[in-house]
Amino acid sequence: MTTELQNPFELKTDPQSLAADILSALRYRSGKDPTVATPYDWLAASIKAVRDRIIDQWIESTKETYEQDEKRVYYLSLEFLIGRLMRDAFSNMGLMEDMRAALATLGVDIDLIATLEPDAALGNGGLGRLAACFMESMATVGIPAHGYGIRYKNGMFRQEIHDGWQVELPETWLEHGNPWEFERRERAFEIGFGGSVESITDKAGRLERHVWKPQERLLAVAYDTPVVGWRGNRVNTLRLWSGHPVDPILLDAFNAGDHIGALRESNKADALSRVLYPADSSEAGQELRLRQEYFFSAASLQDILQRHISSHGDLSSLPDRVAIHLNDTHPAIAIPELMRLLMDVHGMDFDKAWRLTRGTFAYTNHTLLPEALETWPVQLFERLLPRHMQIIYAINAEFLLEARATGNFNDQQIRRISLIHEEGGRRVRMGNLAFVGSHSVNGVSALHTDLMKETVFADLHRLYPGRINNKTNGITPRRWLFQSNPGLTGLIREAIGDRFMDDAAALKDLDAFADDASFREKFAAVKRANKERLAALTAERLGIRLDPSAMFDIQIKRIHEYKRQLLNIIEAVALYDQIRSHPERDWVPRVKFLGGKAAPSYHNAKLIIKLANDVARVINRDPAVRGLLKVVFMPNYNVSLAEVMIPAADLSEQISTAGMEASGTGNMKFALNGALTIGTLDGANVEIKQCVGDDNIFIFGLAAEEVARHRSQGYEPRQVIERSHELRQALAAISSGVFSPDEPERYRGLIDGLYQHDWFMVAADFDSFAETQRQVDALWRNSPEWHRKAIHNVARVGWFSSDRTIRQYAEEIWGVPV
Ligand code: 26V
Repeated sequence: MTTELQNPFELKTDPQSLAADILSALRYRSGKDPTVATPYDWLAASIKAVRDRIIDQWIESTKETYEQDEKRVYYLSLEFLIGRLMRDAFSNMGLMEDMRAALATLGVDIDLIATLEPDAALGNGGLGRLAACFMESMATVGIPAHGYGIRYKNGMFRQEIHDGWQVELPETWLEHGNPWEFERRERAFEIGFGGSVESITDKAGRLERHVWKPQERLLAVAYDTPVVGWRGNRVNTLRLWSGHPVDPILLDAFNAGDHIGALRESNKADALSRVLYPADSSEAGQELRLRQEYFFSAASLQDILQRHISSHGDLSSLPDRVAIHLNDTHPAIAIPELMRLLMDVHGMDFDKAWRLTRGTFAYTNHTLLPEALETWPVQLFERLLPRHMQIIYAINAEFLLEARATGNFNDQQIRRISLIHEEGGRRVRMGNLAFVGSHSVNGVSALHTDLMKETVFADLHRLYPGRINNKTNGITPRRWLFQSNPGLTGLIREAIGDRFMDDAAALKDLDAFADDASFREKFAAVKRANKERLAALTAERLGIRLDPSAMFDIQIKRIHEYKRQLLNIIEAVALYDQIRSHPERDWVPRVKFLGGKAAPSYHNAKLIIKLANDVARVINRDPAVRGLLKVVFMPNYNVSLAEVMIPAADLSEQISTAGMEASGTGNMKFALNGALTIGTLDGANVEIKQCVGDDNIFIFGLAAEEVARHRSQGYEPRQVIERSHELRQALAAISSGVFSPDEPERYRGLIDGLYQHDWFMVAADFDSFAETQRQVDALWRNSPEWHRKAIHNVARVGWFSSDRTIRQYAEEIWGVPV
């Protein structure tokens, strides 16, 4: 009987039914009447009304995977920077307009309640946002996937600017509850730390197996969030773990009258999911961070194995039915953990366990910065995870033997590939562990992948040629075009129809419209409206009034020396100087926006924020500038702010020191929204240039191999600075306190660093950057030509859809049909 398969609850999606369900949710789930409902109540009720419809699809997707016995993908990531979910879910379910109408009949403005939804900031930057785009794309292209991470009570800190300085405040995104999540108390797993390892022997005294007896125990409890794919095709699960005390311990302690002891246990468990580490390089080596990594990896593996055993009975088929992806090395501890479970719990021998483990795991590397490559002190590892340390030694012995047997590795090379770094305090190298424990290791752009082969993983690449592969990053066009830029989306639909909405490559059809003057005018009008929206926000938040006809030049990303916000600011200072010295010239009005958070412990990054604010204050107030240049530092850059800023950009700043930005994904978002890029040949900029064409992008500065040559053959920044009048003047002004009269010495050290070593090649690239900026100005004066190029950008970056990236992962790494 076919009726059995149908959902007996089938919910209607017309505005009247939705309105009725919103009222019902308000009344029966929040206990509120419309007369007393707050905007937050309306938000929660709206989400719940749509959520019910998502649940039907969710159950459907899960059933199908189970019945058809599809291979499942598990994406392990310590970060998921998902942002707001309401617009995403409503729009992917195709319910945006019906919900707008339904709420309107109830006297509620959907755009108003949308801004109340907190931004789920469970990530630092690019790596976390990529994980969020991937989750949405996996649901869109129909891959049965689970994301696994931590449900941080405090995500990324909120940034305020006080007197120009960054101040960090805790972000309490769960304050009003989270209508998207489902707590799964029954899905709880025990996680251990510390203790000792016992060897069990048989009667003859032969070693049978090892048993880890942890000293501390706690529970990981699952919280599930549905992830809806485009057109509601499939709904996957993002499962985030929260730390809880193991109840019996707590009860024992309470019963014994040890209330303080019980509280301590509870706090310890709580601490594991309390905060996201707000740094994306350095600061490693902290015990709590390693605990977080093991906590979520171990919980996820128990969950995965339990599901696999319940459908297949036996673990021998693991690599055929399961793909586990490691988003950077943060979950790399899952490799020895799976080995431990297979050997110590399921009784396999080392060789079989190792074969299954390698067949199951794949690893993505997201950075080559030496300070961001994770290593952990062996001592800490031994204390926290004694059995894992033994297993790592065993893996190391095995694979170093393999390397020696090839005859291609001398002692020095063996030391380099070893999982244990031996000099100056022994440490476990998580990158090498992830590499040897995976069947695939990928980079995130073509250049980054080449550099991986030539630098950090050169020796391992020689031992396992073919293991390293490239998967250039992507972004989801649903969030980064359809939702954030409805004006442009509507215009594109008018021009080329809707095909691009299911296949971003079809944006190509827009190319033909670049030469159409009337289309260009409409395109310019959309950009103008987006700029007005950003100008209004700037006025509201900062009290700065902007002219929307000025060029909006935007650099938004984490503050890092290698991303070179400093280069951008110095160029602004030089331009300021030029405008003052040559008032007669025809200057192009520009607004330079900067935004981004600095790691709380990163001194120079915080100083750069202060400099941006100091420079902004002086320039914006100087009447001699006549409004031709404005500098704006936008506080608290996050996903929601990006959604407003990116559609309003004319110029996208992607100016990292070549060889240092693994990929970048902001670069793709800007191009998709019709901004022109000024950038170095770094990360995915190289491929963006190939797609949009050399004439439609501004490239400047040293290439990666030139940077490497400068560094190895000696580079004298002082000489470079002496030769550049503009640069020298700008540096002198900053260094002597022109922008910091209250503390003239504030930037002395920062600028001295440029004279002394200039590791990030700011001086080396300055002239080229400044010159290219004047070419940008020249193009801006020719508005039709500017817009022609901008349209080519939109038309030609469809390839950077994360759907394309995910299909490549599925086919080439996971072995999952798409
Ligand atoms: C490293 C560490 C080190 C210890 C403390 C906490 C922490 C947190 C995160 C990280 C990894 C940072 C790596 C990262 O975010 N890479 C970025 O990945 C993007 C997605 O692939 C890519 O577009 C950016 O270029 C790359 O910087």
